[in-house]
Amino acid sequence: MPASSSSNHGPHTFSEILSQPDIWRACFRRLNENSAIEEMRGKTAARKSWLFTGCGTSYYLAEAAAACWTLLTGQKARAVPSSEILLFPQLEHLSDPGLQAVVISRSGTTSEAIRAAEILGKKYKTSTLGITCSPQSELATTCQMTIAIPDADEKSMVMTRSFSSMLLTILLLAAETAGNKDIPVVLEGVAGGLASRIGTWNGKIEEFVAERSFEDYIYLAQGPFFPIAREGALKVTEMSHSYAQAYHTLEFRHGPKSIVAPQNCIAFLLSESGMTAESEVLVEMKQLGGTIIAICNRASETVRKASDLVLELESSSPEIGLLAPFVVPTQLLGYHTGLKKGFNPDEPKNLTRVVILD
Ligand code: F1P
Repeated sequence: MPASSSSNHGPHTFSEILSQPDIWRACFRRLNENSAIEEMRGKTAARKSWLFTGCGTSYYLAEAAAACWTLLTGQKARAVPSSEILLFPQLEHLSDPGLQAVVISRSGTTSEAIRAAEILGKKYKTSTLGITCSPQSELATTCQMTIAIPDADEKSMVMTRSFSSMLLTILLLAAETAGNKDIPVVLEGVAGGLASRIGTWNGKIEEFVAERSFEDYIYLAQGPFFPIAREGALKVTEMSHSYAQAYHTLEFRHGPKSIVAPQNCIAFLLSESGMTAESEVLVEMKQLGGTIIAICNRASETVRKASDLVLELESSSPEIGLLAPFVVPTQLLGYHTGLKKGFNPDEPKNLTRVVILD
């Protein structure tokens, strides 16, 4: 991997983004060696509906996990920010029999996540599963069960490989629950596909950022890709102190498109299921004068002509395997934008690695 000219700033964040294919493989190996997925499948086999929760990046991870869970298992699954379990538990049907709660936290110490796990387990007698990069954390001692993937932890404040690796871990558990034996092989292939493209993607994004300056960043996606769009918006905000927002792609027509202009970057995370409808929005926004990034598996000629930057994975994976690699370009966009604006992505402005409440 050629060291980018930017790798001497924010070194942790940059290397952690680029390490994702290898870290995914390391996590797969460790989970396979300790049979963590098979064991967890056995412990949760009786659960009939799933509630995923976390904060910040881990909340968007929870949203993506809930979508993947339903797609793979057919079971009901939903995601809420941990704060909602603290403040509005009556909205979340926490007494549902057969409910399995999954509390996601890289650090395992975020106060809202810990308190949510305590409320779920003690007050609502719900089964709690912790997903974390910190095996010795308070989350691990608070939840009844835990899957830890320490290989994916970061030195950087910003969550990048921890997000994608914990998502892939939950995908493996969903596949095991569904009796789907193909997904583990698919995800190994996705890691290989990303490894062969991540250097090219990094160069294209670095050049794209160097040639332009934006006032606002819009991320558009549908279905299980929408939480990835939300995470992408958070990355560019955290790493470059930029305004950013995410919408469902077709929702963007219903008012928000009024902000389309050359100085606003619009990143489309294109699904395969909704490609035709989503591509029509992309073409319309180009016609309105927007600057367009297309993140997709394979770009049609229409998408290629209407986009200012096209990033293709060209994978044979089913659509659900594309979520984790699709977050990588959004991480690189945030990183290079942060460098260009003079920030250090390893230590974002105003932020701390963990939010601990009194
Ligand atoms: C959750 C989180 C991160 C955010 C920042 C503050 O951390 O909100 O998503 O980027 O680091 O903490 P965690 O509960 O996953 O450790």
